[in-house]
Amino acid sequence: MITVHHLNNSRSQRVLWLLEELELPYEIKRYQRDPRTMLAPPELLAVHPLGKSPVITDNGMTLAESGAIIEYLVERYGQGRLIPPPGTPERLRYTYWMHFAEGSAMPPLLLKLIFDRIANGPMPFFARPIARGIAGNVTGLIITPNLKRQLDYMESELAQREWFAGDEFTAADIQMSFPLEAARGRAGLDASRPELMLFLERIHARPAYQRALAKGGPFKLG
Ligand SMILES: N[C@@H](CCC(=O)N[C@@H](CS)C(=O)NCC(=O)O)C(=O)O
Repeated sequence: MITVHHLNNSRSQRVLWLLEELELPYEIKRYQRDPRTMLAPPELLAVHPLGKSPVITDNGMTLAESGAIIEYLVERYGQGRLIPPPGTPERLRYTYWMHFAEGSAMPPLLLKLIFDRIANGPMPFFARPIARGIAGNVTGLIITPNLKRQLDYMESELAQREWFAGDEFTAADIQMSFPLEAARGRAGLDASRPELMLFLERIHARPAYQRALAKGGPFKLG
């Protein structure tokens, strides 16, 4: 039996969604973020040395890293579903976006989260102008230009085809959903990029997405 170690409001939502798309049986073990730090509870360290989510266990095997989990589940249980045939341009794009999501899209989004917290978090009044100045410089010089370039790029890709790999929905779209939800929550993704907004609308309408949401609990990235 597949067990998903699910942290509330996190990347493990993608794994629940994939399992629902594949209509596989699974169980959920739930963990709650610390409401102040937003970090995972120490119990997750007992499952995997990094103590992050998602992690799955399956037949005595433990696997972390959402991209690796998604690839494993699709290859082991997918029976050819949600992955384009090998040797096709679609398969190459599938691999590309599967890696792009965590390797390229998430780093500037994480930096944005951190530097926004530095600028707006609690601190002695005399430190605030300094913290805001540093955060503003890093955001303006590095983070915002990178986010804009990436969002423009993703927008132009989805203007050419309905899904990230091609005309068919694949697991790469599941993997790409998290950075796009995060971009909408914290990086200004809005109606000025209609293709990306339509992508979010399309995934939200999928019955498997909705079933995963009902099982995983509220999901909103800021
Ligand atoms: N690249 C990893 C990132 C894992 C990760 O950072 N997970 C977050 C949840 S979205 C987490 O566990 N955060 C809590 C913490 O760092 O304590 C993946 O895709 O699985």
